[in-house]
Amino acid sequence: MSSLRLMLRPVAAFSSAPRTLPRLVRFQTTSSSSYENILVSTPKPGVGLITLNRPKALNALSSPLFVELNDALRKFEEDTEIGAIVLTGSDRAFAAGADIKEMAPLTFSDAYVNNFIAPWSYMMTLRKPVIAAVSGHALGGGCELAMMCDVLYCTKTANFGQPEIKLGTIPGAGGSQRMTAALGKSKAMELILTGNNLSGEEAEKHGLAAKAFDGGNKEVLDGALETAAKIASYSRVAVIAAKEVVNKSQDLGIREGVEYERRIFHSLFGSQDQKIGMKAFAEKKKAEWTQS
Ligand code: DAK
Repeated sequence: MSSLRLMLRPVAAFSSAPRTLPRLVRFQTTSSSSYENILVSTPKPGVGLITLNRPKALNALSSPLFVELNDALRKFEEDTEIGAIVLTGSDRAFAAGADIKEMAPLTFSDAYVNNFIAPWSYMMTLRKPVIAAVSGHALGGGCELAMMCDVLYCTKTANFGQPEIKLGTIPGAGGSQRMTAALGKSKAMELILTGNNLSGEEAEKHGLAAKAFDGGNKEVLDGALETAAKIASYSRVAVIAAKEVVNKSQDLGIREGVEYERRIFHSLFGSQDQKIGMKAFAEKKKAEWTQS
């Protein structure tokens, strides 16, 4: 059953798209060799890499692309050999947004009744950390997808923005919320109301990105893979717990958040890896994690 997910049927092209679309369909899990919109690999021990690969459309996030992306994310999430995931695009674009040509003809009922692009939220259910390596355009849904990741790395020349206002609409995948949390209300409001962009260098300065790299996609990807490999070298139990408590800080007040963290901290005394990590430190040895 886990291989079945609800997804919207994509439309072929804006000009020829019928008005009555899309409708919900079920789809089967996809084998990685048959992906058409992404590339999947494991370039370092413990690290899963997903590369968005629709170069002619600047990696616009179509429904078929999301089917494949979610399928690949789920497989890495379930793979016990994988400890961290990296999501990247190309030099020119991480992703230039949701596919405008697919969205353009939708009616309110199409979008509302069929819960249009609900599968975007799958990323938020992952327990393993995901690092975005962004070069070029990360606009609209592309910016939102990058912000959904747990760590955001970019090139200094990357181009972030929520230009939906120019299309007569607003961000729809959390852009107004995550950008405001990262940049503060005034800066986020300015960007969302004007559709102006933010460079990677500014994104790092304002706290949207953890780090901005010189160079292109290769350089930022190398940085992301190195960080992912480091995370994957730690106990999975502790990594999942660390991601969980940091994310809780977004939902809870400081007092409840600190209490929540303490409960999880206490619970880690029940893990094998806490014993192994502390014993290895005392004995000046390398910890050999059991992932339990
Ligand atoms: N969708 C479809 N095609 C796109 C695209 C997009 N978002 N962005 C670019 N392309 C296509 C172009 O149409 C062009 O295709 P051809 O004409 O060659 O067939 C090709 O990619 C190359 O683009 P350009 O010729 O325009 O390239 P330039 O270098 O001149 O310009 C650009 C690059 C990124 C500045 C420009 O392409 C651009 O402004 N793109 C649109 C950016 C944008 O407005 N993005 C926001 C889209 S709205 C939701 C979840 C998410 C969303 C909503 C709801 N829910 C969960 C409810 C998200 C909404 C959005 O993202």
